[in-house]
Amino acid sequence: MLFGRKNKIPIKIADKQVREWKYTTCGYCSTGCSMEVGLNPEGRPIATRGVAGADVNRGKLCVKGIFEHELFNSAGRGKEPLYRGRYFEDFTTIGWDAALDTMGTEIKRIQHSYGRDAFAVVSTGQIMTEEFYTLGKLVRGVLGTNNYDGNTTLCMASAVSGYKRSFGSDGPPGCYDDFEHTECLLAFGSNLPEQHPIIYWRLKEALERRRFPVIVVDPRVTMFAQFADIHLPITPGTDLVLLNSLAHVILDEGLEDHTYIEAHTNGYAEFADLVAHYDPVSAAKICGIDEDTIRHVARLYARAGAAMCIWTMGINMGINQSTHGTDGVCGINNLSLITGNIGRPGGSSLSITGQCNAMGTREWSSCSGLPGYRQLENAQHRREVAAFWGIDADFFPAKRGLTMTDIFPAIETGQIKGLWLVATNPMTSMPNSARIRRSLEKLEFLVVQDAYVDVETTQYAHLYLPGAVWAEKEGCFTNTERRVNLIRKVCEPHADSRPDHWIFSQLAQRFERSRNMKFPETTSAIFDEMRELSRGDGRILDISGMSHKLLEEKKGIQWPYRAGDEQGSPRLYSDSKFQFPDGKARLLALPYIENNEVPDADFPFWLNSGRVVEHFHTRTKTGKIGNMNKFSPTPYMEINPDAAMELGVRHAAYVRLVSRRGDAVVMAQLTQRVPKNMVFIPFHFHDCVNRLTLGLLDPYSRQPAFKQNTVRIEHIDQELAARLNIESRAY
Ligand SMILES: Nc1nc2c(c(=O)[nH]1)N[C@H]1C(S)=C(S)[C@@H](COP(=O)(O)OP(=O)(O)OC[C@H]3O[C@@H](n4cnc5c(=O)[nH]c(N)nc54)[C@H](O)[C@@H]3O)O[C@H]1N2
Ligand SMILES: Nc1nc2c(c(=O)[nH]1)N[C@H]1C(S)=C(S)[C@@H](COP(=O)(O)OP(=O)(O)OC[C@H]3O[C@@H](n4cnc5c(=O)[nH]c(N)nc54)[C@H](O)[C@@H]3O)O[C@H]1N2
Ligand code: SF4
Ligand SMILES: [Mo]
Repeated sequence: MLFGRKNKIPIKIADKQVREWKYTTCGYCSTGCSMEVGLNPEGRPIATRGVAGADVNRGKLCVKGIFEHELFNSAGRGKEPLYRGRYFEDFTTIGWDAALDTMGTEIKRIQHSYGRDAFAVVSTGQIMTEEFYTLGKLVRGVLGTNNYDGNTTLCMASAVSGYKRSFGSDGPPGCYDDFEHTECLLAFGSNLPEQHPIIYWRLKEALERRRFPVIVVDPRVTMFAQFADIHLPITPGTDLVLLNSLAHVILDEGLEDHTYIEAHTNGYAEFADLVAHYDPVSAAKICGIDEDTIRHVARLYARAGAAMCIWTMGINMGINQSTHGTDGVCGINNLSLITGNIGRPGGSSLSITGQCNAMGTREWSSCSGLPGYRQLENAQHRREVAAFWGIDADFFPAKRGLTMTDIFPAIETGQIKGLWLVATNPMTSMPNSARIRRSLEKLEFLVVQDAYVDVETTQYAHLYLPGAVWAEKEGCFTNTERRVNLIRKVCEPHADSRPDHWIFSQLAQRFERSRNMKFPETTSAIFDEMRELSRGDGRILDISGMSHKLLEEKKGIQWPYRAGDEQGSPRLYSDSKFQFPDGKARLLALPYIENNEVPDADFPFWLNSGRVVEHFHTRTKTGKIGNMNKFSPTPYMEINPDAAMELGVRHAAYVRLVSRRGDAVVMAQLTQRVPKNMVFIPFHFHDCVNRLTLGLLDPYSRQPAFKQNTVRIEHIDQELAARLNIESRAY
């Protein structure tokens, strides 16, 4: 027999008979990969492939993207609106007109009886930007409730607050191309290879061309940590101590960029006074990283010609999602500022965003303000938007209302009576599920608008509205590097589901107040309206040169992109002009306050949570795609083998975890990935980790601490547990 490459019989790939490929953008994570969906002769989506000429992914896709065409007709999709008078009765089908009439009547009843703010709206990071803009117009301009927020409060709120506190505006300053120029990469609480595989691939490509140190800060030995040059296994929730200590070493050894600090920042004296207290010897005792390593990393970072920091939920949860979230983000920004690493090729402070359109909601949804990064607190901004929409500026509140995490407690206290959830599943994704369940049960009227009818939250709904998903409609997503990408419609909405923007504008028509307002029918017309509203002197979020057509042609454009511009802007603040009135950035003195739940005799394990590559969030999508779900169909936890041995827990045995909030049953996976005093649970499963989490809130962003909680481990009858688990993974 002949061996070797030359004599190999080529593998035959079955011809799928794709008749046509349609351009679109991936609807899972914030990387923003351009893709094409292949349709068979009957027009059914049967394949997905990456677009070679796209700047972001250059033909590549990760495992979720490759099977994305399978989600259009997957199990559990909503087919038609459903209604019931009380949440424990059976649903009956109701046509769209009647559904929207009922919704309009109920909103009016609640607002009339209890005040405008008694009806709350919580949206998402996963619908199109044009849909966000339309929802904002409806909520701020027509319904007039100030209790309006998005699930991005669970995710990116600390990044937003941190950017605003340091630079005067939201907006990630860097881009993926920075990997090609940087001389040192510091990654905080981010597991790129699993959560943003294509951004990771861009990093690997850059590293193959040119070596530079990669340092990963994460309490787990993640896949990213395994590939790093240096792994700092930090004590959960103490990133701020490490950051202050790195700054301490930089100032102590004179490695800062003094010219940059003088010319472009305020607050240096207070900042320097504060970090003086964070010498590596004292810091090491709190953050668990030894003093020599702190000094070594500080020198590597500060001596690099250009250095960048990236972070996601671990800094976004060790930082964003810890109660120190916002301070952590500002701590990273401080490091970048004292070394002049902002707005330079390879010198950046880049928050890696989460959901496909987490950026779109920040920019255009009016959740925390008004469209285009305008603020409710600014009278001029209120006047501009009111004039543009044709309403009275006094209708806008002068201050933002409750965030998602404060809306649920306000339901408990009876302040809020009605709730509309758009593309978010809080029964699985919010901390302390028992408390969320009790809140939902108290509502007089709950509307769940979701692409899937089987989301757990629907169990408490009075009205269910089926939304069209992803490429069943047309519009834009903005990715992590501010790139606006186009999603072309590749197939019709499933059954009688409707695009979210259609639902918003149809509901608007049920209200007298919308009479003089325009709600365009197509998303390209909505985009043109947003473009006009973005035009302005010195506005960073300027998209006045963009159109849907151009976005497809260029396969995405990074804002700002002003009318007449030749190309988008890879970086912000390259001119070192920040968005505060004096144009300077702020160095912030950030004392560390120890307020997380920490292990003790009753609850001796850290409970850490996060994601795995094959699943997305609450598994509404990936739980039903065979090639995704097969990799982890069962709720499980990672536990260190030494800890498991002491407790007598075998690999693949079921155990019961108990926290101060509740309990959960999971299967044990023995792995050295976690230290001996920690367990890690992917949060994708219903009735699992969020039954246990506490969710202390960041004082600025109101983002919950999902990753720093404590539990104990108990034995459980194996047969009973197996039955429980089979039930909990019903799909
Ligand atoms: N496959 C997949 N990809 C996704 C998603 C998904 O559901 N599935 N979701 C998307 C979304 S919305 C988001 S927000 C991103 C999240 O992306 P990531 O933040 O990269 O993912 P996580 O697994 O949530 O958390 C990352 C790491 O934070 C670490 N961590 C925990 N506590 C601390 C701490 O105190 N300090 C530090 N430094 N690290 C800590 C955890 O150990 C974990 O390894 O992923 C996006 N991409
Ligand atoms: N313990 C723990 N909890 C966490 C986290 C963690 O790391 N640990 N991470 C947090 C983070 S970062 C995030 S972002 C949240 C995510 O929390 P959620 O937003 O609640 O999670 P998803 O499952 O993405 O919910 C989105 C819903 O929108 C639906 N949907 C998708 N596209 C469309 C559409 O176009 N239209 C409509 N109408 N519906 C659509 C989906 O079916 C799904 O039900 O979870 C948070 N919860
Ligand atoms: S990396 Fe993110 S955007 Fe790209 S294919 Fe994977 S899930 Fe989609
Ligand atoms: Mo997120």
